[in-house]
Amino acid sequence: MTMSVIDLRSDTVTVPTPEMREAMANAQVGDDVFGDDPTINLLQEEAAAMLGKEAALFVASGTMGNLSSVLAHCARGEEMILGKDAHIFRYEAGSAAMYGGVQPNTLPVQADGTLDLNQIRRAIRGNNVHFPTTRLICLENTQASAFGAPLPPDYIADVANIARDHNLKLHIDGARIFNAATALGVEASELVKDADSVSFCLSKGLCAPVGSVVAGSREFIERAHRVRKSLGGGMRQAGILAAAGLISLRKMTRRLHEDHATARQFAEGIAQMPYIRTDVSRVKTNIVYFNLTADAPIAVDELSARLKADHGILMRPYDVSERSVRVLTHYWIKPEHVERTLSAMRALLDPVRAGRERLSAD
Ligand code: TLP
Repeated sequence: MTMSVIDLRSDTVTVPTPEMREAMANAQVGDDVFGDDPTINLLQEEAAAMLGKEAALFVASGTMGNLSSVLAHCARGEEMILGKDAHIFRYEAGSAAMYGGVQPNTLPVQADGTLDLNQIRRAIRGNNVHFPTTRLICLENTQASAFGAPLPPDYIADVANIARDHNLKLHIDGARIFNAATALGVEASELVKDADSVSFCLSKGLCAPVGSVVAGSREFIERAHRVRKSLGGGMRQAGILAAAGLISLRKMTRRLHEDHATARQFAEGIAQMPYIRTDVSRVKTNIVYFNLTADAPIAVDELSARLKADHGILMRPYDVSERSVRVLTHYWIKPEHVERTLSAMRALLDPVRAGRERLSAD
């Protein structure tokens, strides 16, 4: 990414760093379907160790990681309990239903990103011939729809206890699990120790061009591996990708506090502007949502179109509500990019103050 464009649409837009490109060019590779790619094997070992799991599997995307996990846990006609705003439910093309015949049973996601424990208990089906069999609970950490809220270890332990009591499995869509760990000041392994499986993304804030990792017990990973193959996810010399992923794991997981600081900087800046509604206190990781008030001089679509056309700033109107915009910070967004974004927004929403500031700068 050349930073003449300030791309705040997602942390998925991160391009690999020069160090990653060099590692990719020099990667040792082999046929991973034969288990022969040393770089993939190393990535899987390091990822499993970081997450405190027995084994891990490199997959093409977060969606494939979640789908492989759900299909490894559930049989056709079985049910998974998950948030109504969970990525698995909203944004994965109905894949669990499409490929696994798995029925979602959705619960509201609370402002702090959690599902209510009593609602989870009530959603678990009893033993009755009319009912589907509940098999799985899925959590999302961070919960993207709730300002990227990090779910703390105590809460995860509570959900895991419910799962254990009812003989259910627990999967964590940890696309941004290292953001959660950073925000909470704990190791990622602490956040997944009670889960049967976890999927996390290398290609979001961790900057790798492609790939996610699923981790769990050796036995679970063997099943997920077979599912991955059935989905066409057996990739051959993909060590070229895993080479970037190793840098993600070793280095990029350690700098995410910087992205959380730029997200907060952005939220604090827009909170001062007229016509904007946001909640700075909810910004704990790298995701910010804001709304424009009904009397704003400009609509959300127009705001994002003007920012793009006049300033090369990209952000995404979001489907949570009509007047809502989602902004994510990441490796390529530095404090000065946030400053530029704030002054561009001020010029559109608060031209009088923006003019005053320009004059005093001259
Ligand atoms: N999220 C993308 C979009 O699909 C919305 C984004 O820009 O945030 N779990 C979570 C919590 C995610 O946010 C995403 C991607 C995924 C899974 C899926 O990852 P990919 O895109 O690699 O399939």
